[in-house]
Amino acid sequence: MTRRHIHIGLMVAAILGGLGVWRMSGVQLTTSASVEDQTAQAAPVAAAPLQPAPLRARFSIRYKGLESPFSVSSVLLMPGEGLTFEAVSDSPSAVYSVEAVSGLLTQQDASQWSWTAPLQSGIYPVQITRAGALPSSITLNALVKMPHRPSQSAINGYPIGYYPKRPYRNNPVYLIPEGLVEVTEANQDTPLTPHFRLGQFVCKQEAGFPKYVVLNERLLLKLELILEEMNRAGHRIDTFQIMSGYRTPAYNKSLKNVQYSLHQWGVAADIYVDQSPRDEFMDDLNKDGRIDYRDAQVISSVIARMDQTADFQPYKGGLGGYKTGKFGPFVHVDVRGWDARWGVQPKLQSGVTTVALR
Ligand SMILES: [Ca+2]
Repeated sequence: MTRRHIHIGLMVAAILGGLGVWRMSGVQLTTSASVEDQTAQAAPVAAAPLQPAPLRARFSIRYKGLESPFSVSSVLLMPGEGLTFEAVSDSPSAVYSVEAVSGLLTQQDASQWSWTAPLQSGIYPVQITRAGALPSSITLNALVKMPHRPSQSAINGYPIGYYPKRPYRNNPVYLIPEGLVEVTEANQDTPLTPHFRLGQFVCKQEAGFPKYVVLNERLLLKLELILEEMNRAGHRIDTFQIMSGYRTPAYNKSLKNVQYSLHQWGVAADIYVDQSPRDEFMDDLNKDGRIDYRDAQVISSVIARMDQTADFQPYKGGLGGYKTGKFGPFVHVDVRGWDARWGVQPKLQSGVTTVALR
């Protein structure tokens, strides 16, 4: 199955899931009826091979102080909240168009729009397209959250627990979330970036659907950038396994973890690679025949190298290396806004080690 097949499949799933009507112009969908039609023809018609959807668009979008070049990106909004976004590229004459099937879209100028989210929580795609001989699009999935009151310990029966009333060190990262994204069986495969799906970030606590998750755009982009860099370094990886993404305060408490664990704010992920073989265990990334902390160092040294580049500064955060976990060695990454290092650190890295919250 090509990536394009998967992409189309996800779009179909999104439509079937009642997420809204996705504009399908230029995309030929093969239904079972048309397959039969083709089979009935005497001379087989060679179908043009579907090209994998590009992971990066030929432009970027700027929103919420972030910049995403990825063909699928995400933004979190409260019902009725406004968002301003801008299309940027190296060509000042580039022409863009935007389509949103829900919410209120207003064009501000040639490359800037504002969009007001619907009042109903859910997932609403906004498609930004750069015109030209090679049109290029970014689907911005707007995840409109379900409002959450701090006094509620559950939403629709899904246990949340209680957030600490005061943010740690007055850092706004630790403010009580105003809302959470509803995750259903139908929408759990919604792509948030090219390599990460909504369902991957859900808390590991025992509970049925609907589930609720706190997500952060900066973390999603950071994970996608790290994965891209891992692939550039020669590792063929479709996604990171997220051993721990969001943790509800209730679940975090049951783990006897620290009160201010960043996982509760959706800004942290514990990741490993399970690509080959797919055995629910970390891969032998450095190919030395053993699976140990050195394999976690393969990931953390890529992150440490990225940390030293100007482009990666908006993604500053924690980097923790763990020798053993349920699925083998793993790496903690977060977007707390300042550097924090602990545990097994990357090779050739003489960075500071600080006491940190995990
Ligand atoms: Ca190894």
